[in-house]
Amino acid sequence: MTVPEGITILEAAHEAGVKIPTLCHLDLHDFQLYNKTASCRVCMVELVDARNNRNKLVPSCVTKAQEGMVVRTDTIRAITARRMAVELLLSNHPNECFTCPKNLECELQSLAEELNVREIRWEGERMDYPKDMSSDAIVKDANKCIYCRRCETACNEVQTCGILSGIGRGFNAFVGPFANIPMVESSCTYCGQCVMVCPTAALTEAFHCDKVWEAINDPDKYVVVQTAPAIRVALGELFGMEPGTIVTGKMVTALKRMGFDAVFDTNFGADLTIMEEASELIYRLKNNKTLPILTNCCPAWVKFIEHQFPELIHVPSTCKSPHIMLGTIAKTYYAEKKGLDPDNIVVVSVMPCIAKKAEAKRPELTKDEHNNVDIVITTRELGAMIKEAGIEFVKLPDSKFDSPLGEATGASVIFGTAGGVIEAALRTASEWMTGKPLDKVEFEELRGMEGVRRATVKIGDQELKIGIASGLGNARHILEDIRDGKANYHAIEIMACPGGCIAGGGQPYHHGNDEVIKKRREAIYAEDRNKKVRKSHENKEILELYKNYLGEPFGKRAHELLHTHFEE
Ligand code: HC0
Ligand code: SF4
Repeated sequence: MTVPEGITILEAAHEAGVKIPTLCHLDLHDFQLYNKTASCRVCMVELVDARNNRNKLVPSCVTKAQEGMVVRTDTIRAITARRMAVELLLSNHPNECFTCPKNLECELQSLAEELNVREIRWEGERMDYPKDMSSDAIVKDANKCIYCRRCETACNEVQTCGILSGIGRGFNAFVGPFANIPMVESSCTYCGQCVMVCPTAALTEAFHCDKVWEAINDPDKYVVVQTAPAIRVALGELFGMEPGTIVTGKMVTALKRMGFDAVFDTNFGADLTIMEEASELIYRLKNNKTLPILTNCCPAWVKFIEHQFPELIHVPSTCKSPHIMLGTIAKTYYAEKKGLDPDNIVVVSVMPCIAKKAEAKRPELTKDEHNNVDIVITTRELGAMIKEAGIEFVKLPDSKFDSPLGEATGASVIFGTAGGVIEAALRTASEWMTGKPLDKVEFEELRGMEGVRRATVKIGDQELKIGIASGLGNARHILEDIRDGKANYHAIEIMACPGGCIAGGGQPYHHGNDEVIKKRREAIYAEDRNKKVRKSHENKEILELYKNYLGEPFGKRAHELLHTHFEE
């Protein structure tokens, strides 16, 4: 076959439709995530050297295809070498698949099955590190690290956080924070991108399913649950459905059957955020206050700015994030309406994100009676709980979110993908600024898969310069430009995960396939188009909330309940 110059044997084989197994290798073009450490030796192939009558085994992921090369991918020698690489990894891997959080999701386990490994012929020395459970968000189990270094690439090259690196030697080598300090003492943002690419369970989210079951089964507690925009386009994957299948109705039914007292939509919180954020943008524009305004609903990004750009901490919007806003409203407005004691309300958030677990525990968000959100679980944890409850998800009928914190517009749905928050804000801000309805609700210029997007949006006779970054490495470029006075944006959206929340660290594992993210993204935009009401300021339940309880958007009561400040 003829292939472009410079590509590897692995890529050439892929083009030819020949599968070579891989483990450490990752090639996620849309995330700019390329892990080419060639450390696992699982992709070995045999190079035919007829002249010397001596074939050679080479790792196909780093060996370039060359003119005249003859490659055999299915010889007994190549297959044996691959199997041996996996057996050696298994020889010092904890033998606890039954109870491992990655059981049936583990790439090492799948490879053992795929390569027909039936015994582990060697017993290696085991690592015996304690689990790092120091943070509310991430658990590190170094004993399960196979040193593929995917996490290190995600953290250092894509996110530019520089937390993870190789520690120790030989059998005791693993990847962790410098000097193996506890995760909580590092500058980890809890973005979870390392978790998303870890092939085993060396890095996972901290699990909180038991806390949720306890709350549901406590007769004194009124347990409300809310689901983030990105859950509805991904949850189905955990039940064998196609990526991008919209399962909003089934998800609500499942939550009701699990026993939650009320099922709310974080999208309601997103619409509420837009009411405040659009008001704040207009206020800053009119009063020539700090510009640009930065959306701050992504907690990993907030941690990033705190650690890496403390001099810019005055720039983000002061709005709480949507799920935190909804938690506050559940414990105030909703509690009053229903005659409930806020102390007995437990708010559970289902998020595609690991950092939201740490966000909910931030001191400024937990210090008073408006302890906003009590427990955060990921999409994966929700999937596990639905299975645990014996609910046959695929067969479920649809249900609707409960009222009054369940109505949501198309604007809030698009929060789930990069560029969506700023588009939602501009739908509202432009109608408020011009006093006229938009001709076109969609802002195509704000959409796209690039890591950094810049656009100028005309509102009346004003031109607003907008910046959008997803992935913290991309965010760094924008922040450096702002800090150095090289950019004059009016508003910026940053999401820590490349692609936005649809690709969050708590979502179903994509296993190195970025098509999955594209399909979730298309589903988000489809869900927006399906909505009759597509602008946050037209959400009737939100308008009622302001009329009966909050007063003016960005007013005194709204400030008390819906805004925050940043400090560690
Ligand atoms: Fe997101 Fe959110 S959109 S951060 O991306 O703003 O996690 O889905 O729930 O809170 O709404 C994540 C997703 C949310 C929040 C919302 C925001
Ligand atoms: Fe790095 Fe994000 Fe993982 Fe923390 S969560 S170690 S910042 S990739």
